[in-house]
Order: sequence, then structure tokens, then C-alpha cells
Amino acid sequence: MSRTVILDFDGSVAGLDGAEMIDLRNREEEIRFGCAEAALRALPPFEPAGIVFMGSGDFHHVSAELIARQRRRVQVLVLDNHPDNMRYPFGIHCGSWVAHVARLPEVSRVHVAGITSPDVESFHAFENHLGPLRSGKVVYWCLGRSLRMLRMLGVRASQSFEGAAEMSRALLQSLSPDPIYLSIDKDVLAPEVVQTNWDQGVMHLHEVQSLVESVKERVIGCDVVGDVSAYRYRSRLKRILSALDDQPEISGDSLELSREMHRLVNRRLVSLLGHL
Ligand SMILES: [Mn+2]
Repeated sequence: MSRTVILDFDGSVAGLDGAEMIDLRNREEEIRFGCAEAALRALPPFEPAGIVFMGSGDFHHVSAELIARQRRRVQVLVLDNHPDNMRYPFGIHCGSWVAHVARLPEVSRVHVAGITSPDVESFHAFENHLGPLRSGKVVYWCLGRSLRMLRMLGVRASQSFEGAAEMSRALLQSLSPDPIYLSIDKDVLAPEVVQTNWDQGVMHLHEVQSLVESVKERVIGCDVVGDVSAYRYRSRLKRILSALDDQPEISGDSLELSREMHRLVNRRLVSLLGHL
């Protein structure tokens, strides 16, 4: 069994036997939603782990630092309901980190799979970092979206599919032999499976599982976000920005129930990727 690490920014991840908990609660305000790139580099070093839980999807940009720390050639496979490749002028944030990762010389390609967000469609297309999409360094694997506008903007490699099985088949064929860094945002799952604090996709747990099964021999590092925590920012800018993104809030009884569901999914992921 390999090491499981919890980067505990928000207290949302619990109940994983044998996991090492790294207390980062005093960094929550600074890192949550978005931060300066230097703030990510300043995170304490820790021994390489098989699977790293980072809490809410509001911390997904921490993946950029974990991938940079791999310091070896990798292709990145992100499972997420959002492209996480949007323009953001205030540093790096949970919706823009893929663009930063795409600039790393060691990263051969970033695949983002399971996207159902309208962020990829019509005039939202302009809000995406188009350079890496046009060059094919970043590839979107969407479900049920029209990529007409992206096509008009010169994006060829990204595709949309009717169903997850079809998407996974095409994605698996297009992966290179490079080692894989896997980053899972549980907002890729349908809200019937688990509830996250972002709008969610349509994938079932068995579909995510079988995709992970198919690649796991080549996975050299993995992180997971999408757990639930409520938070009120001290920073006015962050309050405004997160309100603009229409983040649903989960609290009270539904928070407890929701965490129970996340525990089950997290344990499943640990048992799938425990060989790392
Ligand atoms: Mn994400």
C-alpha cells in the first residue's frame, strides 16, 4: 500500500485510514479559489505520495504545483466538469491552472475529460486560453457540448461526445506512452453520486472507475479534489469573484451526508490507485 496524503486546507477530507494529514489550515484564506503562483511554490515540501487529497475544488490549482514538482516528462489527465483553462488576471486559480501546467516543458499534453460546462461553448469560448487549445497541448474531451465556436477559432483536437463510454474509448486511444499524472475533480461526477460545491457533470462512478482502471499502470502521481467545505472569504475580491461563478453553498445536515458519500468515493479511489 502506498502513501496517501491529505493536504488539509479546509478540513473536508477525513476517514481515510493510514493517510498522512498535512495541516495547512492557516493557508486556506490565501490559497482558496486563487492565489499568487509564489504562494503555491511556498507550500511545504512533502515526500512523494501515491494519491494526494486537497479538499474542495476551490484548491484545484494546487495541482499545478504538484505537477511541477514531478520534474519529469508526463502527460496530464484531468477529469473535471470544467476546462480549468480560463483566463484569469489575478495569478492562478482553480479555473485557470491548466493553462499554467500547459506551459511546463516537462508536460507533453494536458487532457481534460468529462467537461459538460458551457464554458467551452459559444461566446464563453473566448474566455478560454486558446493558444494551447489550438496547438493541441491542451485537449478537451467534452460530453454533449457544441464545439462550433472553438472550431471557428482554430481548435481542432478537442472533441465532444454523446456518452462517457464513447469519450473514454477515444481518449484512451489518443494517450501517448508517457507516464500519466492524474488529477480528479469529483465535480466530473453526476450530483446523484456526490455533491460538490461547483456545478457538476454527468459521469457515473463506474465510468470514472473504468477509465482509471485502464490507465492506472501508467499513473505516477494523482490528486483528488471535490470534497465539500463551506467558507466565507475575508478578502472582498475573492467573495466577489466566487459569487460571479455562482458557487452553490452546502451546509448543515446535507454537508454531513455529502461528506459520507465523499468518504466512500475517496476510499474507492485509494483502493484503485493504491499501487502507486
Ligand atoms: Mn477543477
